[in-house]
Order: sequence, then structure tokens, then C-alpha cells
Amino acid sequence: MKKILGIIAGIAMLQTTGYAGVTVYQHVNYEGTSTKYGVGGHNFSEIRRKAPGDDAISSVRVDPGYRIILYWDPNFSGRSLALTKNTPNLLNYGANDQTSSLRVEKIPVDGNFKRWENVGYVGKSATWKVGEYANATGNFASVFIPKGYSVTLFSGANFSGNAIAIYAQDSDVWIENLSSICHSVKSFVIEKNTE
Ligand SMILES: [Ca+2]
Repeated sequence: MKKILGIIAGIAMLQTTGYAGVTVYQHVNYEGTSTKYGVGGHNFSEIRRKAPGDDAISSVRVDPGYRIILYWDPNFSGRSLALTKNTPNLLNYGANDQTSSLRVEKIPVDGNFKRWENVGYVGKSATWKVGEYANATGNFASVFIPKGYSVTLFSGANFSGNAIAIYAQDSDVWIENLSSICHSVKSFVIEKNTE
């Protein structure tokens, strides 16, 4: 009998239908002028032309499944900062009013459960299909579960220890930093949700 200690549902918001990507804002807390950017590179001439302009971005909204890389200089050069979640104040990253070019990427996903070794959906990754996996290896820093599936994570091998169930019911679930809810993953079960 699996012992479920916690249930998380709908952690990440459903990405909006249609045009998805990121939105950059003039002021902190998503205020002031703004522009929504889709996947691809957006160089200095475009940044300068669109609101809020060059060296003027202070907060960023990032739709689930996307990454924005801010570059201090034109031509995707100079210092850079990658973000995969909504960030209301770039001052906290030393990145306020610095951006002169930026790139938007879609984070690649596949399978019914995917993990990355580093926070922010970077580093080595692995993907699994529906099934029971008694001995997991590697670091589960960020995870993705597509809509329609659920994953139960166990802190011990062979489905022992603490467990947490994550249901992707109404939308894909993206967890950028799994350690905030779960410190160890040694085994897991992936199931297809039933109606
Ligand atoms: Ca700059």
C-alpha cells in the first residue's frame, strides 16, 4: 500500500493558448510598458524599437515551458541571465535595466515524466513512460509532467519512505525547483490519470 503524504495539483499554470513566450516590463511587478516576445533571438535593434526599450527591462513574465535569456549587450553577448519563471524584480538578480538583446527558447519535453539534473530545466535530463521505477538514480532538480499523467515520488528505493503525488490534471505541470517540496527521489510511479 503506497503511503501518500502530500498531494500537489496544478502547480504550474496552464500556458495560455495561442501566442506563448515571455513578456518584458518597464517596471518591477509587471508594470509600465511591455512587449511579448516569442521563441527566437531578439537583437538590439528590435529591443530598442519595442517597449520598454534598451537597458529598460525590470521584470519578466515567463510562460510555463519557456526560458528567456537576457543579455547585457547587443548580439547576445556580455553578461547573461536565464529565467524559467515569472520574475517580478530583476534588481534581485543584478539585472535591472541591463538588457540589450534577448533570446526565448521552448524547453524540450517528451515522455510522461521528465527530469533535469539542475534547477531551471538544465543539465542532463531523462524521460520515462508510464510504469513503476524502483531504483532511480541522478538528481531530480526540475521535473515536467504532461497533462493527463500523475507521478508519485518516493524518498526511498522500492517505493518506500515519504511519498508525494503530483497530478497533472488540467494542465502540464512544471516544477523548476523540486527540492522546495521534495528532497530525495529514489523511486517513482508514473500513471495515466483516470476520468
Ligand atoms: Ca545593456
